[in-house]
Amino acid sequence: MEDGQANLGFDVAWVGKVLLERQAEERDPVRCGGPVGAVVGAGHPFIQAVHRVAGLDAVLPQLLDGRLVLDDHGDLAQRLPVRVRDRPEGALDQLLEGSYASGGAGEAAGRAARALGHDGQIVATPFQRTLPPYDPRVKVVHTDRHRGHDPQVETYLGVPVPACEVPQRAEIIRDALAADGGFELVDPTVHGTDPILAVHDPGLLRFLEEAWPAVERQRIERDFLVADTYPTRGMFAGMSEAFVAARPEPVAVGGRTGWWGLDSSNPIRPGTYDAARSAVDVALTTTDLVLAGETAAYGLCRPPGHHAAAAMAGGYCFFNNAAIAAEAIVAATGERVAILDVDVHHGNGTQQIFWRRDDVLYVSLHADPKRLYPFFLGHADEIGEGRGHGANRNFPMGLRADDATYLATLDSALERISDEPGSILVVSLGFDTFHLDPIGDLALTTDGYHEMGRRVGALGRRLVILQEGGYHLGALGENARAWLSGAEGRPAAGGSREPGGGTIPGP
Ligand code: SP5
Ligand code: ZN
Repeated sequence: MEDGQANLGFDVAWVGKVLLERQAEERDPVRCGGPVGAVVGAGHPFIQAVHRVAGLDAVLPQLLDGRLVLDDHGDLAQRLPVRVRDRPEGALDQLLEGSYASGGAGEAAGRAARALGHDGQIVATPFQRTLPPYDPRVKVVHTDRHRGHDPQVETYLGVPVPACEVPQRAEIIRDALAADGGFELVDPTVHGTDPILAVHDPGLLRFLEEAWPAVERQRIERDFLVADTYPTRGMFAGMSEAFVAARPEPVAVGGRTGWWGLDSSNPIRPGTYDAARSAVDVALTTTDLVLAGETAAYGLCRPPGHHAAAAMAGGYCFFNNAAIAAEAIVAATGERVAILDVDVHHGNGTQQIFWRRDDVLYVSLHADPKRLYPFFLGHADEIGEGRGHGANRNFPMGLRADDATYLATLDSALERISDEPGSILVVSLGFDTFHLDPIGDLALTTDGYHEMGRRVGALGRRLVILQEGGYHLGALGENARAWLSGAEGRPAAGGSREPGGGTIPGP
């Protein structure tokens, strides 16, 4: 936050930090977004952030009047960037305590304002200094580096078929969001391998880096690399876990591909490693934006990530972008993080990575694995083990589940998430739940995606939204636009918004 944005002497970023600390100490739920908002005035980014949340438009006139009505939405304060600034201790405390005590938030704000030397009249207080223009556009992190992963075909039950997970997917989504006008495309920054190694086995990283050079060295005349032999569990039946763990990685690249892979529908191409690294950079840049105070940001990750486990690629995934992002958020904030996975496939990789951890909650809605990939995990009784017991929730869905059925289940998933402390939600966003998707078997519509986004946004957590699957190219762009505009609280159709053209009056 820039200097001068807190015209009554304190920085709302600090208020946000206090709120988070109080919540961590499990004190009373804090409901004081209102007084803070009124004191800082309508031009403040805090108020503008409030405005962006679904359903709060009605609040604005009352804020402008100096009447305070955000008491029920104190959690919005969590969306503030958490950075420590100058603290006029007494005044802020008065403000916070006052709002607890009286429930009369306006009164509390009045006392706080007077303590700060304001005349006590709670009115919208435009800033004296010039603020940077407020840009309401949600940032979309994107790079062309994904194009290096360019499979033409994949094998399906041993037979070559046209590949599903193709570069066009990301291009279609990028073009739709660019055409909308309500999004700002930004490049990822390079993050290196440390955040990858925080969740993945170094052997997986090494294999993916070495795989294509090994194909060339071993003169395997193929357009893509795919395994035919896997270390499946029956092979090791009766042997101790320690003994199995001590089996050495093969040397031949075909053997290594099976060793580090789940399935034979996951072709590796010459540019796959660099593309997978770029998807991680996209996820981490999206995370950085939200940690720096964005209410929500969207990472157009490609290839996707949620099938990749600590020591395994598979299901069009190589590194687990969402797990890497969640781990980075835990490291940066010390908060708990929830992951909501709405891809049609169960995110077995994300589940595996956090299986024994209670600091990352994994909640997934997906087609029942009895019918659909990844087949062997994703059942409702998988709830985590050890410390992670209860921090994993699966909601397998019936065949051809429609918008209404899906959204009802989503509400249960969101309820579980809101029971968990934490201010940031990672969304593994797939559009292969679409009724026309070539490999999914649920039946969602574009309107359903708008409503899904709206409900997820209405949780009031900051959102790190990362792209996973979705293979119906004709609707991919519209579906992404619908979901993201729903999450922003924008109307379903034709809700294009010019930069700076929001209904919030400027400072
Ligand atoms: C991220 C994600 O959505 N991964 C899905 C992986 C699904 N793998 C199994 C695909 C089998 C379907 N094969 C038919 C392909 C025709 N293009
Ligand atoms: Zn999927």
